[in-house]
Amino acid sequence: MLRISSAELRGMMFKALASALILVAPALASAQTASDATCARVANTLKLQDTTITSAAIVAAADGLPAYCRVQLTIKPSADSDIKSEVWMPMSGWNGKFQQVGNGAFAGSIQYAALKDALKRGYAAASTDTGHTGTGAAWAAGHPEKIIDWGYRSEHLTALHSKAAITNFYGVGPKLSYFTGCSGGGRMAFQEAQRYPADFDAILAGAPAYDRGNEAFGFMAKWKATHESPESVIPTSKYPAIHRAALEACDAIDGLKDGLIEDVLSCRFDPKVLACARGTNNDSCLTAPQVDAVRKLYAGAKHPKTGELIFPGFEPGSELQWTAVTGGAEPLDVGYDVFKYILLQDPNWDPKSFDLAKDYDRLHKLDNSTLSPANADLTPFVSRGGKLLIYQGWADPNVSPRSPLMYYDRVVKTIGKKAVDDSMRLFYAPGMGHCGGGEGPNVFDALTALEQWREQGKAPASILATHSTNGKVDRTRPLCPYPQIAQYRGSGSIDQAENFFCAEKSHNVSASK
Ligand SMILES: [Ca+2]
Repeated sequence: MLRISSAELRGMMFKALASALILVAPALASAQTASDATCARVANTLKLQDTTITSAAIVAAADGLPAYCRVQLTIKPSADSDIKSEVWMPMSGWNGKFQQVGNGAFAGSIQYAALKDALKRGYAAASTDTGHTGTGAAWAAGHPEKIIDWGYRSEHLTALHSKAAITNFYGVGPKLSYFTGCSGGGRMAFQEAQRYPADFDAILAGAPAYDRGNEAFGFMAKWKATHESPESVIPTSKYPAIHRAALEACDAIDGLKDGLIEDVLSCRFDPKVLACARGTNNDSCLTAPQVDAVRKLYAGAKHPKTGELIFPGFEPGSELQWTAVTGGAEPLDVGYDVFKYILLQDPNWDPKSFDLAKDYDRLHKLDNSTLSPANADLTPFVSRGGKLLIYQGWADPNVSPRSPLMYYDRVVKTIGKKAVDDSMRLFYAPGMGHCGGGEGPNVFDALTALEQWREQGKAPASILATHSTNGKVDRTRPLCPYPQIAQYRGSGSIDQAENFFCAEKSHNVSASK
């Protein structure tokens, strides 16, 4: 029998420990230095067409973010291009996936807050300024290549280059790629699903401003309706009365008076119920020209000669959100700038000269899929297993809520209901404004729902949303996939999601006013 004294044992253990440390220590050191060097090395070893890597450097962990390798790119696919993009790759805890984040309105800046959110979830993440800086679209006049960069090229090249950077840095590419965006970011999401179906495996499109050209006509028509004459202006002090009247007409149609219109499609509301008594005018009523103006806001932009719906209008329940679109001395830039700098290329264009029939007939053909990705054939995307999750607030004053619904219906007609059920969902949030806010539950984690769908095959049957007042949650509610709506079970708190279920409701017009 081999006898070992405790002293010998201690000695052996020390030697073993020491040799283990000798083995481990260099490995740790090299892992650390390898990572540092690997980030810097991206700049020297990654070759990307028409692209300069202006920086590749580690950013230390801070504010809940892990340390990450930050790669900055300048991409010039045309002589007039100047696209800035960034790729952030966590040094530890990478979830093996890629997420690219979209931009609102006309873009014009890297989306740092969204990059941080993606990084916190473990993603390697990317964002682009889409090829210009600042808000608005003054950059677009006389720059057709920049319009293409903004329209779709910057997001596609950012996706390609980010995947190359990830492969260079980690030695392996992302196992799955996600795109997330709202408003203008929803438009970018549609471009990717339609034009570059292999870029992303799953796409989250909030309030997609995909019908950008027609939407601009919609913005102009709404502004014109409330600036036709001094009499047609609707003072913001009248919005609450219009809102109360809309709720009075339609809140209960969904079976529950809770201040939210779930069943918007069954709602029929005529603002004439607010007509001022002869000789009176106050915040509780509308004058005849104001009734006429408000009717136009709900009706949407219809061609005066053909009756064609060019872009849908506001929905009942959205009244408290109208100010930016109808209340300004000038039209909101997301519509106005499309006319000034993209369609007309005339910075001095007078919005008061807007004539829906005349301008639509001469200008709408200038719009195309660069501006407005509306191709309903998603076959290439869905046949790869792609998932498209869309969400939309019913009280959104910017992207008319029926706009994504019109697209959804066209996709069903084009690729069939089965393919849509397998690959696409449209969730409505009653009382929610543009990409958030509003009286309805407006905070929810749609990305987790999308991840579970794409990665576990668990199609989202509902998404839990919360509403808070002064930082305190005061209502939870399931968001339901169109054409379902959330319905009350008949007992329990109306502020608790578990007392509701998602189901289709037949849209019985006779049930509404
Ligand atoms: Ca209701």
